[in-house]
Amino acid sequence: DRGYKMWLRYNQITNQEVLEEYQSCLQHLHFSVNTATILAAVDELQAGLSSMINHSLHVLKTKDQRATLLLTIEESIAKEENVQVEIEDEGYVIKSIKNNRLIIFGKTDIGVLYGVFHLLRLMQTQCSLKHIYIVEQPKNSLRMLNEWDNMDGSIERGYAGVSIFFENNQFTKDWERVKDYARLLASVGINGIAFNNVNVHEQETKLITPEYLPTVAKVANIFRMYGIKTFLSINYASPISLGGMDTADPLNEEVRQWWKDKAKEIYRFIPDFGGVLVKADSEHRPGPFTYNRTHADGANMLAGAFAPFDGIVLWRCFVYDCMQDWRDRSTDRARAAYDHFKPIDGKFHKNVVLQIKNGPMDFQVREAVSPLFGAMPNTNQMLELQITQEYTGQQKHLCYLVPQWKEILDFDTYANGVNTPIKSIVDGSQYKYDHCGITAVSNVGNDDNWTGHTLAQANLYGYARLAWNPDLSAELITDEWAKLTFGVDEQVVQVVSNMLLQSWHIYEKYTSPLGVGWMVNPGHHYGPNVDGYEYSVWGTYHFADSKGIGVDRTVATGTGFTNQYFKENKELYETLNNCPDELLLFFHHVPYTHQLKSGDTVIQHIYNTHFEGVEEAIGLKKSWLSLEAKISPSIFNGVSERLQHQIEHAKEWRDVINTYFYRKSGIEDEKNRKIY
Ligand code: BDP
Repeated sequence: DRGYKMWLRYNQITNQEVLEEYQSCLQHLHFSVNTATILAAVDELQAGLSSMINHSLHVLKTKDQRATLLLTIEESIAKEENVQVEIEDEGYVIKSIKNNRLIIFGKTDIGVLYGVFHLLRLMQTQCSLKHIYIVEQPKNSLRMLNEWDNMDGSIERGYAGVSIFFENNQFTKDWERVKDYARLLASVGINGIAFNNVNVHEQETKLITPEYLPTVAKVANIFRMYGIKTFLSINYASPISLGGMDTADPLNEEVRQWWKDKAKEIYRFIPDFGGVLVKADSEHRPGPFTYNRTHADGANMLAGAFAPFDGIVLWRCFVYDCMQDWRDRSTDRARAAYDHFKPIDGKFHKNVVLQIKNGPMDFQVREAVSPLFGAMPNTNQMLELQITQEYTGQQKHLCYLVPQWKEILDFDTYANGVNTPIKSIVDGSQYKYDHCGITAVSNVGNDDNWTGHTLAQANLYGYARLAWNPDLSAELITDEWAKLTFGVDEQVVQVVSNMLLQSWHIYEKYTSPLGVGWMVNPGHHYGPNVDGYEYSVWGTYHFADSKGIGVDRTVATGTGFTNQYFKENKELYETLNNCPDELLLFFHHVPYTHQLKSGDTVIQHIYNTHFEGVEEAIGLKKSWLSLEAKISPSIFNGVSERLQHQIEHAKEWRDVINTYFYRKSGIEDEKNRKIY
């Protein structure tokens, strides 16, 4: 057992009482429609049941009283059983009905599929099926994944092997694995995927040509069965690269026609193609700025081409100058997205969605949230998170991100007064958005266990659960995942959950302090390098000198970034007195002797947290070792090795950071610990 099955393990149920309950209630199945999705749901049920309770369901051709499990999309049948039928398209109801029977009703076959996965989850976590009445529907309409896979098989920021979609500039031959991925994603409600990297190179540019579209269609067929729409990342300059034109100017008539024809061609192969994902004018990618056009011009040109087919354009806001002069203190990368996009609120077509990273910089361990959320009431927005652990330990360190994502989703923007959290903006409940939701950069590759670190599977699971319902608590999601992955043994569930829930803070402690970010090795972003990004072109500075550290982003004396927030948050961040400790150096430049709200000085905080972080990393391994007898050896050993590596690497982080600041500041550690 190397972890391939992730959270769909369907382990044999050994608790006799539970087993008998399930066996008696799950006998005969009737389903009233025969779509590919319903058949996939039935296959999943049969496989799950035969492995969990040793028998599969007997399928009844006609509906009669023997049917102990009914799957249906027919309202008349649901009404007969007093099931609520007012639900959204992807919603479902699971209800226990008279004589120890169950009904799963969905508005669509996808709803039924989700209901079946929910039932299987209840069984895997050994919940009783008696007296249940579950009504579920997703809070977000777009619940997507972005794979950063290249056709040569490599994955940008991938830490778990190579691509499951591509190899040697062709598509994979392992279609079973693609299907297993679709099953896993559907089981937690993901409904869209863009499976090539946002950095679209020469080879991937051709994905939208007849050379590859038949195989893209094959991928789409698999995902469609599981309720997942297929999207592609496109090269903005395709009219030049593919069309032989000399411009990609969005206002040029030939360019516009080229995209219209292209959209038509794509939909000939994939009639329900989701749309395109675009990284434009960012990190050397082409875009409308080349032609002195706005991003609204650029996005709308594509939107017009895709609208006749109901396609949407996911337009990324990760736009900034990646060639800035570090000597020029007047520019601030954090300001860029808002400065570019806020002025063009309301200028985008209805089928454009702005895809906004959670923070204004780039997926740091800790950074402020992007002030763009809520600032564009007239433009569709969605949130982009990063599951792959680029800056958070690259799946060698344990860093469970659900608690971080909860903070982001719950963050009050004050856009519509008190209680306008980010989750209420991206789910479309604040402003009448036509399309919105959440997306994230995936963390899977072709490693046996998909994610390298087995415990990193929890990040993918947790992301999807939050995209379905951002109100779920981190504790509930973690408990679910631990049970699905390791079984219901209480000790295991508790130890694993505690490890996960503490891990982000532990990682934060021994890496860059107080929200300042970026103290990583340039390029690959693994391991400590305090000045690695200090004198480069990327806009990523901490400004440490002998007196102090931090980026002054205030209106009073700094870059003015704080002004991009609504009043309450501006006031929170603008003054030293109000600014929360954990973001202090993101917003302010302070002396090392500045006293934090915690009572420690900045320098003492740096020393303390770095020593504590290592101790706590050691604690993580100790906790894990206590489970040796209860975890399958290959998973146990794999995780143990990574935790050991984490400890060694945390020491390196501690020593590099502490030594650097000791040398810069000349201030001794109050506790006289060894600093090199
Ligand atoms: C950064 C990554 C880079 C991505 C970029 C993006 O370092 O590899 O291409 O974001 O999101 O986090 O476009």
